Amino acid sequence: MTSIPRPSRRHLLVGGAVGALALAATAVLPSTDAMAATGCAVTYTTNSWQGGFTATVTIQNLGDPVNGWTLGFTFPNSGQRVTQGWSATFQQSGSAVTAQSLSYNGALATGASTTIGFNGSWTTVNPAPTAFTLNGTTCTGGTSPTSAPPTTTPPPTTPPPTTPPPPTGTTPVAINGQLRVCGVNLCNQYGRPIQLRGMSTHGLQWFARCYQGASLDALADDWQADLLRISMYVQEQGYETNPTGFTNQVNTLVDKATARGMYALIDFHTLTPGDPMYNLERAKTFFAAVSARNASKNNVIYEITNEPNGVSWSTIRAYAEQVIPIIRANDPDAVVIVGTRGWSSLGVSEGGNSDEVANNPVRASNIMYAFHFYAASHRDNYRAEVQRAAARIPLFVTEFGTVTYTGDGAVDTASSTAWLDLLDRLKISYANWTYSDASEGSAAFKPGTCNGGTYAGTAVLTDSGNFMRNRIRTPDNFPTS
Ligand code: IDC
Repeated sequence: MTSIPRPSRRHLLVGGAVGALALAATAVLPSTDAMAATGCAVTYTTNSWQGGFTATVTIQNLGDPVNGWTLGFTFPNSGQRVTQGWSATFQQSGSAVTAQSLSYNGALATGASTTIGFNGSWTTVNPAPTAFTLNGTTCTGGTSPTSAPPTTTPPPTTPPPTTPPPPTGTTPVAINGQLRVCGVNLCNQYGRPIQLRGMSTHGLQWFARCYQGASLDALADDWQADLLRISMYVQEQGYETNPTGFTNQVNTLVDKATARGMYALIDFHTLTPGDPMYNLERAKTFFAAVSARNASKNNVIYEITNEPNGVSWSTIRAYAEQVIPIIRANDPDAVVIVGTRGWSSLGVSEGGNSDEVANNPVRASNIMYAFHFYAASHRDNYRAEVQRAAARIPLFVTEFGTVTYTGDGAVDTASSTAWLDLLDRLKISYANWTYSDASEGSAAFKPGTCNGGTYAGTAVLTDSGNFMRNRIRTPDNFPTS
């Protein structure tokens, strides 16, 4: 799948204009102050690619303070749609769009600004809207002559996004920087869709010895991996037995991935019981801690529940909508991945399909949905569903095996190849289960490897390890402009 990058457009609407806010109809207005002064300036910036775009909209209030606002604009082309917004409630009717403030950003003092955004789609052309209104008044910038000068220095306006400078290093994180979801893709700091390819740890409670320095050097340098998934089981002698110890262990591995220029995917590895709500309080505690600790990093991705099973999508969604705000409060720009029904099969393994997610998406921005497969067990019907879903929702294969769903057995080379070719084509990121020496077919290393010091090269690898190393170490060719 190719995407045609477009130069980003920036439209700054400023000027001088005066408007009037309608006050409550029953109010008896004092004669000296008959009208609230209004005025606003809007910047509308897009990153656009073939068929999709991300818009960043900064609203500055140049009138009297407002408590609650509605931004209005009209798309110039009938093919333009808002698909997913953030920091406001978006509604579209025909080409007319409104964005209503949320509780935390509704109050705007004189001179204050706030930034909202959305992902959109377009068909033929994607011009920026040319006019905006705030609470019904056209935003052409400027302040009303009746408004008193602000008594305090207004907060600085959020600077419009600028194109980041060229990368200063060659690691995946140095090149791609802070990631964000763009339409159905994962985009790098240049706003271009990318695919991350990497490996998952096995359960940290059992295989910590496999994640000392040398093995992670091999992953970064010999395998040329982009991503380390840090799989922290919650049950089975995992997190619940020692929250502080496991939190520290995860943070240490985040640091090791960071030092090697890899992305770190923090996996809250729920499995049995399958209802994520069973671990809701643990999840809140854990994610509050790791998101605070790693907030300033640009390489951390959060996977809030591994494989929900035996539970409805609406329950998973309710769980996500309680955990995501905890992460956002500390680390607002991190990508968050939500597990899906039926062991993260988009519902397929429990007789459903991805419509339940596409029709009832998690109400949060910058999120993706997990899909897992085991190549010897999950074949054409799963691949067809991934292909169908990928056109509508952002997917991340946070775990898959080349073998059966038991984690054991022989590599299914034909099915694994078909899967990875599909993921490459769709630019869907993935992590393979497992970067460990477990005595099972899915492990990359031969048993006993983690007792020694050698991880690079092929002598220590299983069939699965060999297959995965060959797939992962091909050049990434990440776009940088
Ligand atoms: C498996 C491990 C195995 C372990 C078992 C139970 O490979 O050593 O005994 O978990 O903890 C998943 C899960 C993942 C499973 C894996 C293979 O996310 O925890 O690991 N699998 O069964 N989903 C589908 C397969």
